Amino acid sequence: MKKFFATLIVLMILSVNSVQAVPIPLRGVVEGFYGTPWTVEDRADIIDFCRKNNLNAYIYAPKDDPYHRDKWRKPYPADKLAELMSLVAAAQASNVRFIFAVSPGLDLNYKGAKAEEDFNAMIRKLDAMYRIGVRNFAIFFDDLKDAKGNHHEDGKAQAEFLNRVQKNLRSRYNDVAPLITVPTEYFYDDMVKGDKVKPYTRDFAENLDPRIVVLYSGRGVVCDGITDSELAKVNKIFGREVGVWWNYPVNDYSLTPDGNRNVKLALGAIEKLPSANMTAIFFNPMGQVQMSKIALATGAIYSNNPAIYNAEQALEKVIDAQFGRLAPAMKIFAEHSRHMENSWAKVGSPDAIEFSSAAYIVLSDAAKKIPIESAPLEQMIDNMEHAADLLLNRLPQKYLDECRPQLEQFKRTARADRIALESLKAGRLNPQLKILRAEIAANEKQAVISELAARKFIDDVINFFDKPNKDKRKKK
Ligand code: LTM
Repeated sequence: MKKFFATLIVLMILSVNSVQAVPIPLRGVVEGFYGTPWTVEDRADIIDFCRKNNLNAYIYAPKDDPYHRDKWRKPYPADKLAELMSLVAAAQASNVRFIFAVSPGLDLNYKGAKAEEDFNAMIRKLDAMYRIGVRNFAIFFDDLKDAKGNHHEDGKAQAEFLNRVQKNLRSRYNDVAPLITVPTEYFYDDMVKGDKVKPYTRDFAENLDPRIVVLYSGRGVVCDGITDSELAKVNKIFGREVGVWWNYPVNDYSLTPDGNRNVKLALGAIEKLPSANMTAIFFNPMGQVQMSKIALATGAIYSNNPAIYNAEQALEKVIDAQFGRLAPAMKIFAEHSRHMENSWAKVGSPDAIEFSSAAYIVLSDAAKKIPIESAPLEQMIDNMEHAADLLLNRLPQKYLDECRPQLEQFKRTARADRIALESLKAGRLNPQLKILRAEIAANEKQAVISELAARKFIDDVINFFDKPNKDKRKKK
């Protein structure tokens, strides 16, 4: 009898879950980042990844493909077209929609004879793609602001352009899906002023064919989640169920002052997205295609069943599946490289919170001059060093090509953390620590990791010893 009830309960739980499993209809990857676009092999790999992870769409929108944006009017040369054709065929075979996007906003004309020429140029561009098998199209108007952060776009003119393109395609082809777009004001805080919708967004929304799918990126360009009610507000503005262009794990925005990419890798889970359903979601990845797959696979779990998604569980699961016996080491590395933040971007849970609390404890003990509770932190530092060594020695080359600088930086950081902890225990700063810190700083142009956790501990310890000296100097 007991067994019967246990089975019944399991069946009830399973049936509740399966009732709730409502995948987001259109879910996938948007290759929409700045920087060196993926290669044709990377794209074929990601299309296969989509198939395996039940993602059903891939948007081709690499910002730095000149034929996508800067020179959008120009047709693809034969070799590039052949590459695209092979991808379209691969996507078809994988049941993944290949969505071809153009970003014409930098110089699109909306009035007069030039507008007519541009409309025809767009149709020629999309027709060429139709001939190689594309049936899904997108036209994006994001990132059209000038240096002062202003844009001069006309929402009505853009909407009418999109409507006209859609009408033209649909009048000639009966197998083309509704267009997808991203407006120029594509994040909520940019769509409204106080409690009023700004004129551009109002005109765009009022005039856009209701069948056209609108994607937006949340409250900000790169932001810390979207709530159900935030999504509902944007649905209301656009008079339709909007979709999401989600900027994680993309890392193209983290630049050092000298313009070098500081390439922090975003190795956390997709998180804090609506539990209610939406019409579409696309995850914008990093240039590092293999390392992007951690977050993308969690995004696949999310978008196949948003209502019961658990980010930490998903992360465990995907790292186990992708890294096998190296998974424990990869989890330690990834734990220190999940949060992305700069002056306008913030996403991903904090890096290594357990490390930060253990570090806080040893620093407080040292400040109170009581015996230092160092064992937990020591253990973590050991694990970090072992993980870095193991991954540097055993990761397949395709991963190392993408994360070697970060792994080496992780190893340097762990070594410095050890010396920092030993200094606290000894009650005096080991001069080696400053040398290591300089080495880490010199490498930060290529790799940043755990800047608010393991990396910060180094500075905190140096300050702990240096500050009193500075104070003494002031008193003299
Ligand atoms: O997010 C959107 C819609 N557009 C661009 C992306 O191309 C870029 O990758 C991300 C991250 O920098 N930010 C954008 O504004």
